[in-house]
Amino acid sequence: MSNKDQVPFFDDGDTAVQVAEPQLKEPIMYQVVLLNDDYTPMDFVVELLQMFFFHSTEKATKIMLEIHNAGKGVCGIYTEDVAATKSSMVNQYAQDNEHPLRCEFEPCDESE
Ligand code: TYC
Repeated sequence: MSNKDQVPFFDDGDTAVQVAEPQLKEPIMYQVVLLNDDYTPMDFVVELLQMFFFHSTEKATKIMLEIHNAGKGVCGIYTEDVAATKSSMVNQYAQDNEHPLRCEFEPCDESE
């Protein structure tokens, strides 16, 4: 009996088989950013960074001051749907509390 009769896929030698490259790619990640304004209280921003992004008081204070001094700052990095949801929840929360705070999300720079 030959080998051909025993194995399910028999390579008889004249078929070239190429192994495909993996099709999965890393997803594009998005950063959620807060913009500075002159009216939203600093304490409100620090609390919001703890509530929605789970930062410690120290880290939240650092991020808030970065936004206050530089005009904007990164709160966290997520997949697109999570970044969109967080950003929309933060805007709703700011609006509910009658503060002009703005939150956005944008693709991370891939060169970084
Ligand atoms: N600039 C605000 C103030 O002086 C504080 C602030 C920080 C507002 C961060 C918005 O995203 C912000 N009260």
